[in-house]
Amino acid sequence: MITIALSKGRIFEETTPLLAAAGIHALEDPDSSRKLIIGTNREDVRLIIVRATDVPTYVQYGAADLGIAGKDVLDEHGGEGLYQPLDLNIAKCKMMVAVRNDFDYEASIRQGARLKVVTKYVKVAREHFAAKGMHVDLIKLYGSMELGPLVGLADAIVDLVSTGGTLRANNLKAVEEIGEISSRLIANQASFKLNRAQLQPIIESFSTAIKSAVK
Ligand code: PRT
Ligand code: MG
Repeated sequence: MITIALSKGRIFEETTPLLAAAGIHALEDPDSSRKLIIGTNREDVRLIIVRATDVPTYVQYGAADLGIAGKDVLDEHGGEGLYQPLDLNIAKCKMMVAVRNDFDYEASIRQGARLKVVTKYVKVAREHFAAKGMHVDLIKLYGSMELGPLVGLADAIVDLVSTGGTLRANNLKAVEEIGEISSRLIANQASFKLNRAQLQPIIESFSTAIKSAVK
């Protein structure tokens, strides 16, 4: 049995066409079903539905053979025990630093101010500011980072931006790009070696589907 770990929402939606290209069709929609294990048309393939941040953990420990996770999640996890054979080019966005519209980020850097930064990406943020030689106080949040600068919890946020609509709606502006984000196929290293005959055709179908999607 091949187990593929996925999260609901945008990752599941954008993965569905890739699974279809590999001849894999979920028997239920995880957004409406309460089941955590979802069968497919193939008796040897099942999907497990977990939180986006938990996907690398299930794959690392071999509870899933394959998984799909954002580069943001993988960078924060560290990637131990994982192969990352493919960039799926889906769920794309950017990791950005953002501040209030009325905050002069460049001036505060020039003055050597010690900024307070809220984020759920503490590791990524720490490495980014350290590389710039900036001293910051990082405060870990689990969501709604955009609120931090509005209520005096922080000067800046490190978060994902896709359309920019959330920043605009909250009078924030992006001031620095940390990196481009897309979702990656990940594989358990031991399973990848052991079950190569079953996994390789799935990986190849994904790869072909991605190439034909890129215009
Ligand atoms: O939502 P939940 O707390 O259950 O978990 P999650 O947020 O980890 O999962 P999900 O499904 O929201 O995100 C899964 C993956 O999608 C992330 O790990 C990213 O790799 C990718 N992705 C792509 C995004 C976005 N785009 C995105 N825009 N994840 C989150 N956002 C959020 C962002 O954090 C911000 O709050 O959307 C808001 C900004 O969007 P715009 O369009 O207003 O700029
Ligand atoms: Mg979310």
